[in-house]
Amino acid sequence: MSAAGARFITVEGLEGAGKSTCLATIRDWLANRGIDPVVTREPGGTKLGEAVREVLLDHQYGGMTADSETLLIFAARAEHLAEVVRPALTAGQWVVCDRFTDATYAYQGGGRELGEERIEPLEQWVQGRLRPDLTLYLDVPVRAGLERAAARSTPDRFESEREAFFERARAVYRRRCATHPERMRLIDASTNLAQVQQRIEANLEAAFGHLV
Ligand code: T5A
Repeated sequence: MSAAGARFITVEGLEGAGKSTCLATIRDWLANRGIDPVVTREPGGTKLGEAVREVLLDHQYGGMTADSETLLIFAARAEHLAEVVRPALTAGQWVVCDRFTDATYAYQGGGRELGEERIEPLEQWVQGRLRPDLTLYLDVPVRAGLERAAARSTPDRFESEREAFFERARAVYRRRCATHPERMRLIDASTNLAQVQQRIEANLEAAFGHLV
């Protein structure tokens, strides 16, 4: 349960979609309104979560099953919610999180083809009724995103997946934006950074402008 006024914002997108820029834009938008949010990420955000993240991104665990991968992600999420997200919201602090459960629906449900029916019970178990108040999904064509990510760093275990994996993940993200219009916003992130920033700010204004 969040204290009155505190909001939970998540940022989603395929590799190289521009989440880092989006997080900076959100932080600036909130700072201009006197709000200093907790900015965190998944998998990660806690000591245990960061250790799980290292395992998940490491090529030496390339043969990990989709079930193991999904359960590790939710273990990290349980810790993150208990240690970081829920305490902050309860204390009235805004939380901005780089990826959350929509990523599990997209990457494990879609990419790994587990299907959403395997994710839903875990979401219910770990989160109860907690859902983000706003999710900004940065939509970018798969190849363009992978090219951006490759230009920045060596591919990790996920970034080394085939394009078909990311096409399935993208399809899930796009479908979820259509089925969860109360909180999910699809932002075209294929254009230049200035335009993407403007779209992010417009969405923040529409969602929270009346509050802050
Ligand atoms: N994962 C995560 C799951 O499988 N299931 C889950 O449930 C969760 C939570 C790590 C991995 O974990 C997986 C998905 C991920 O593979 P991550 O580190 O958050 O998660 O994911 P990454 O996608 O690896 O994060 P990135 O940092 O690569 O993506 P970003 O933040 O979207 O990319 P960013 O902002 O660094 O941009 C990449 C490059 O593109 C440029 C930037 O300057 C940068 O160089 N760029 C643009 N260039 C031109 N025009 C634009 N509009 C641009 N936007 C960005």
